Amino acid sequence: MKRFTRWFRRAFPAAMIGFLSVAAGIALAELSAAIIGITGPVLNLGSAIIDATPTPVKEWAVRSFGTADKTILLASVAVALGALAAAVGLVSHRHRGLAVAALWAFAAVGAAVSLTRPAADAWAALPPLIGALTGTAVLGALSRARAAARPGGEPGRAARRRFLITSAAVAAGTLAGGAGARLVSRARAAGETSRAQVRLPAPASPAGPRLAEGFYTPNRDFYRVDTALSVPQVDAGAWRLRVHGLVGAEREYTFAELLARPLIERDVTLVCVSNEVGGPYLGTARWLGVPLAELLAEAGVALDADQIVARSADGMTFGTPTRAVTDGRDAMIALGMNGEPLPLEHGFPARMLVPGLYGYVSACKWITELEASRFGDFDPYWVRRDWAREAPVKTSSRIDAPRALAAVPAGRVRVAGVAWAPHRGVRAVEVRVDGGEWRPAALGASASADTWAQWTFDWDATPGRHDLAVRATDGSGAVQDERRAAPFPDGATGWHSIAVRVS
Ligand SMILES: Nc1nc2c(c(=O)[nH]1)N[C@H]1C(S)=C(S)[C@@H](COP(=O)(O)O)O[C@H]1N2
Ligand SMILES: [Mo]
Repeated sequence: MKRFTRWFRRAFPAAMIGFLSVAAGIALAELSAAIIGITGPVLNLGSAIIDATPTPVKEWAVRSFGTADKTILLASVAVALGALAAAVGLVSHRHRGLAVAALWAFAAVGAAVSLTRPAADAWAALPPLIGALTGTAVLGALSRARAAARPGGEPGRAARRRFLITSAAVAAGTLAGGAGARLVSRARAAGETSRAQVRLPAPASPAGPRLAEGFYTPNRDFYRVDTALSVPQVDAGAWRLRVHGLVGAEREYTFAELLARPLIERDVTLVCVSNEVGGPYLGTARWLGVPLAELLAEAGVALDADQIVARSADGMTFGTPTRAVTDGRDAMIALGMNGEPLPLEHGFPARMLVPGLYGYVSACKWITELEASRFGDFDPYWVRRDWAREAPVKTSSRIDAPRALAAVPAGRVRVAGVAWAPHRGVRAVEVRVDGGEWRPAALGASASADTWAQWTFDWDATPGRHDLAVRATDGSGAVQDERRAAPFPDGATGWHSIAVRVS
């Protein structure tokens, strides 16, 4: 008994050192993962274990534990880690180097399981690295404090106190780190949590029948352009849209109030002013929203308010001509995109959308405010950076197939792409081979003047190198501008052309 007590009095602090080193390392690893916005190494380890578990064992676990199976798995991981950590501490008593090597081996396992998760990128290696550094530092500090408390060190009582105080400080830091990790990851997920609770109603004014699949850009493929370093997390329950400025009566709307109104559903193509000739920054979606003109009418916008300023939860500002949102086009506060609540990256819970205008003067994501203003009184974010004050989308077209510099077999080749001139509509698309005659392409069904049109052109390709060019004519009869211009300050112009090799 006495011998056991003596052993225990030496072993317990040693095990504690190992335990605290690993716990502090894990806490900081989880906290850094939460801050970066990725899954932490502990959950990654759990997922890797689930993936590696043979199906019969998984089925047995689900049968025996039901929905508690994941909790039980994580608890088992925690117990195993705790035991390993204590073992590391016992080793550290005699062989500090070996204990440190074990900590780094844990971190390496953490990095390996994190980096091999399907959604992982290189950032996944950082939390385990931070964890290893933390663990090493804690192990060193506690071991030194402990060494002082051993015979030959400082007088017993003071040294023991120092060891206890250091341990308590590390334990407190670990708990704070763990709690911080929880808080940060919960705050990061606030938008997704809120979005999952939204049920979109049917539109009072539905769009026409859905066009072919390729006509719509799926939400996950929809281009994203914004200045937000991390996606704003807006809770739809707390969100408000304020309408104020040069109005008769200020208004404020909750998300539920907007959802309860008669909604319109429209197919609209959104284009970024930064899109180069042939570029990818545009997409078409089926949007669901509240007509913007109704909200402005309810507030009673003053006659001389020629600019509607929109502000977002992340502080971005936009200026849209009042005319463009009250001339009868389907300008809206969009709440839905392709049958879903807006994805977080595309502005959940609400964004503005004005057919025919580039995004930077109209498409405010995470919108919180509409202010009736005057062009003379306020310059929004991009106008202060010398982009144009008014920016209708320019008529443009793009060749998507074949790809530039592709090798194609001789014979009948289907050339295809899109053309757009939102709110004017696309009247015609023409294709030219090797600088010859412009010949008409066939236009696919287009939902409205506010969307792009898909086009095809059957080409009898002969061997050799060939150039293909495309141009569109808009609903007013104006032909797409041939002059090459960069996007700054009001959108690129020029005809898209590609070279292909026919063999
Ligand atoms: N809050 C906010 N909204 C924004 C932006 C932004 O930077 N911040 N960028 C705008 C620009 S330039 C464009 S082209 C569109 C792009 O919308 P998307 O990312 O949903 O495709 O969003 C607009 N809305
Ligand atoms: Mo843009």
